[in-house]
Amino acid sequence: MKKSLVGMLTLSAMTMAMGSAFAQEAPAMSAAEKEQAKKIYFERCAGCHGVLRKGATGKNLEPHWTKKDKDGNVTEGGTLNLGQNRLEKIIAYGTDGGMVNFDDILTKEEIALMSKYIQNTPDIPPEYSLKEMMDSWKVIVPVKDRPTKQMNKINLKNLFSVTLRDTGEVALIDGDTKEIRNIVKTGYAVHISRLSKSGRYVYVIGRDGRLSLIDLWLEKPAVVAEMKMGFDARSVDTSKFKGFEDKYAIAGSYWPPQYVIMEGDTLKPIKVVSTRGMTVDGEYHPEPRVASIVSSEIKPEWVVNIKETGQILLVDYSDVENLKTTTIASAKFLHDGGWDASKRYFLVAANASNKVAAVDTKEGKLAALIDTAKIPHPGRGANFFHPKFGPVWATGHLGADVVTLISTPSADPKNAKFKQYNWKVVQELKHVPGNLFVKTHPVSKHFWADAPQNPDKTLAESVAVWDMADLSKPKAILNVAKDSGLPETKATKRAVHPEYSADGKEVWISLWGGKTDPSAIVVYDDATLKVKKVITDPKMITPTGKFNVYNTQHDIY
Ligand code: DHE
Repeated sequence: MKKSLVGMLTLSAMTMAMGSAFAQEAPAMSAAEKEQAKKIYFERCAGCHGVLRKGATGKNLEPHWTKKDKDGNVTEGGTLNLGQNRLEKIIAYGTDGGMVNFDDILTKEEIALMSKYIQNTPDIPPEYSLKEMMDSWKVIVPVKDRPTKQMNKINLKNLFSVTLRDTGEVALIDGDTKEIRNIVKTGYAVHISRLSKSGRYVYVIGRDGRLSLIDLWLEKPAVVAEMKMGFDARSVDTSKFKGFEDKYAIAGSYWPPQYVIMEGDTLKPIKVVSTRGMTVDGEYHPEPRVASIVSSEIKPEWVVNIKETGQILLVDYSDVENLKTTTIASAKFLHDGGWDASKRYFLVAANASNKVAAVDTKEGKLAALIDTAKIPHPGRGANFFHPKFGPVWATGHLGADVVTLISTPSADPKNAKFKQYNWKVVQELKHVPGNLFVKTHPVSKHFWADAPQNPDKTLAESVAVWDMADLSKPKAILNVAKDSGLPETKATKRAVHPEYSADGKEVWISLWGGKTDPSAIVVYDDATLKVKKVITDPKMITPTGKFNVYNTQHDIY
């Protein structure tokens, strides 16, 4: 199909210099065109390629790669440069290297515009200080005016915080009745929701860095505080160690590359820490973005994963004034991850290195760096007891047609016989590429995996389910789009992010369609794999991530 760009990354600095010396002028753009392109770049491209376009999950998009050589496609260094036509094709149709197609999201004119834009030198966005965070900080309901007990009758354990991606909102859906209890305004294209240790507060981070704090104890759960912590962000968590419950929150940004520690119940910013520095290869990086963050329950620490440097930070919040950080070198480019069953080890995907790093948070050191198939993407991963290999943690892959099972240590003497397998890939289950999330639950016998990034419409609209007691049995394929009963649409309704109910008996899957297409959440009975309920509502636009309060609060996956 399309040509891989991987070879481009092997260029030496000298060749780069030669390439640019012989390159054509970048295409001219008006100020209005630049503004429009900048917005599209932020919304659609920066996540994978970086604001400075140095590349991470996506390729480097600096002009020395994107501008065409003056004589054609091949530079004196023998390496492909791209130019307008080739860039337009790549953006429209994607690549084998994992770039998705944008021909169903952007118009032809927008694709041409973006191709021009990325041949121009990237603008460096402004920094963002503690003072600016303070200026943006709003307490909508002060702590003293908040209730001292739950004022509604909702079974909060089974409430779901659902991202409505394209409307900048979160829907709070009652897991028992399946009714929408409230839709709250949040930042742009919210990425994740996380729960405070007590389960009272939901922290919601928008891609635009707007952080919202939702109080579930209000009669109608609503936003009680807000703060803009950066320009581009993906992660947030809260302090969960005994004695620090609900005390602090932490949020990480992509731009500027830094994290901020806040008061847990007001979001008042306390301390900002830059993540700029050296990669695991010893090179300075100007844009090391904060990827996943998770809160330990065995120490007053957050695990903060820095994408571009491949450094994993254990940030000790017991004394925020005198912050102590352990820096653990792993591999580039860190992305998402989750706990093993014991919650001592955190496993994080170094996705562009095709590795998973396991951190021992008790000892404060790297436990293992495990080679996997291409582009691991676990979400939080999934833990279960494998009939032959004992406790395993699973990750799916964006770039390979397997789900990888990695053996994890167990302190239970009954599991001593499995020690020989620890940190080894013990099995690969056949799936399809384009998988983003896997999930199971301690009371379930099933293991679920989606494939929303698969280019095939039917596969992207379906999920696969394995019987964990006998993984050799053929997996069940559920066509979620068909099961929803929604009308056929040209745009793919991506079946994304399986999430369990608090009792582990239902699995909720989002159908993520176009902004003007009807969307739904399809609820399956986990035992029978039959549809129990299709949740639709005209206000439920582009649902993606769903976060069950109890499961998120206790890291159950
Ligand atoms: Fe995510 C988790 C980054 C695109 C849905 N995503 C994460 C995390 C990171 C991340 C760093 C881990 C947060 C944590 O645990 O603290 N995601 C990125 C990107 O950089 C990327 C590739 C491109 C972008 O521009 O954002 C990206 N992500 C997406 C989507 O397009 C998804 C499918 C739909 C959406 O809503 O945007 C999406 N990401 C999610 C979800 C999680 C997530 C649902 C949390 C999984 C969980 O179960 O905890």
